[in-house]
Amino acid sequence: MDFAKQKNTRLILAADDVGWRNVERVVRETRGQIAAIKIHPEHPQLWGLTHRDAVDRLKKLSGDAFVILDAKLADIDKSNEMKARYYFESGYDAIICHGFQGKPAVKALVEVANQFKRGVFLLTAMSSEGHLFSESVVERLLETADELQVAGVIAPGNQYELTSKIHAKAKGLIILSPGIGAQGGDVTQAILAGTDFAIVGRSIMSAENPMEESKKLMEQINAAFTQKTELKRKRGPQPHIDARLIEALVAKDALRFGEFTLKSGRKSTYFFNSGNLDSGRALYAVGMAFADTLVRNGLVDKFDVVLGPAYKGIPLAACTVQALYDKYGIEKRFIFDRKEAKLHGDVKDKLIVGNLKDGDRVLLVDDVITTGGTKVEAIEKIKTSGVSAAITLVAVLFNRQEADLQGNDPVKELEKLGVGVISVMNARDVMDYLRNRDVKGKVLVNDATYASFKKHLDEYGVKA
Ligand code: O7M
Repeated sequence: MDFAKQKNTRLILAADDVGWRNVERVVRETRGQIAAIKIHPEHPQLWGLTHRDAVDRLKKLSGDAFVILDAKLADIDKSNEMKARYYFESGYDAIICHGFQGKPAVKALVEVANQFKRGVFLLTAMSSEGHLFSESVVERLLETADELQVAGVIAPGNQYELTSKIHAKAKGLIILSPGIGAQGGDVTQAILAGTDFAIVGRSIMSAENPMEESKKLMEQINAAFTQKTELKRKRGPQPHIDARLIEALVAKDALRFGEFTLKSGRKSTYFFNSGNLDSGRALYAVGMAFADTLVRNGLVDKFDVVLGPAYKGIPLAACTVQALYDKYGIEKRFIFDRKEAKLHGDVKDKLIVGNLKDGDRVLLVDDVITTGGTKVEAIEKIKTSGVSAAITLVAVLFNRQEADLQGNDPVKELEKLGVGVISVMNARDVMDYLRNRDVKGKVLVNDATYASFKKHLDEYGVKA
């Protein structure tokens, strides 16, 4: 479902006219400017055409633009499935649907779309005044969109704050936005808020010169993207914040402030305790965050098996391989080690549970990195396991960004050993993000606790 690649434009025409003559004229005139055409299920009949005819004609007139059916399907799974099948058989490239009726109903649509290699766009909020898409509903719809990997979501192009929140949580899903022009939305502001494609109806359909109007819109869209790139460049690289994981972390008090002694013997003003992430929901967030981090950084081809070091790494590695399979269809093996060697079996069986094979490149998944000492122990353990395998990559949930006991950066030290390190969260990013932020009614990091974190980092942090 990549119409951006197909055409060098980010404009979708809502061909909202009951008369075919005008539609035919406008599509012909704007064909160079539009990536897709969106119509309603009633349009073909109003135009005296079948669905198939309408799709064929629109494609021909537009030079093969995508044709999206704005069916706003909102039925139960069985009925959604029947409708989707009927529409995809008619040739539509994608269908728009609601999600408030529940995940299984959307899943049914996505499954049919996958069979046809077509797309589903999920409405996460609407451009109409007085809509009932509250923030919590929007969040749940985004969870559905993310989990089912829909082709994209619809968010209003006339409510920038809401769309910018949707953009922040949409995890790379493309955003199509109506509500521009006739409904008061400004295309530049919509793009800056996170819209990827502008859906425009009346402004083009009723324009005296649709070609001029669509060209003007396209120029505005391009200028807004240039402005966005420039802003991004000025701001520098932004930390990646996984909202679902942060919510789990706050809900479960996985980050605590006080006086602690770490495994390395070092005193700390705060403690990250992955053991508190103890519910299905929290582990789901953790697994998905590891999987997303590995995929986003292009690392999934760099390892064969995932090792969870005993004890805390074991569930993390298990949920990582599960999430990799569930979300991305990537199947990896999973192993873990024993703290107390078994008395029987060969060297490997005494130390490792699972299938560690000769030649395996091992990804070590663990909760925290402080000095890197535990990671070096694991590297040794695999080296002496009797199997010619090696840890080549380490993924940690939380990087404390501290120097090791010799004052060196443990990440760099591991890299010297040929082991790459990736972290899902960095302490600084998390603390900056959480400082005085209300996450579902709870502020975990206030000015005082933030100051205690800073003090700790001033003493032990890796110097930039
Ligand atoms: O540009 P307009 O206002 O003339 O047309 C906007 C089109 O987008 C029109 O076809 C609406 O039915 C549709 N739309 C919205 O206006 N607001 C929404 O929140 C959602 C849609 C929609 O689903 O389009 C994807």
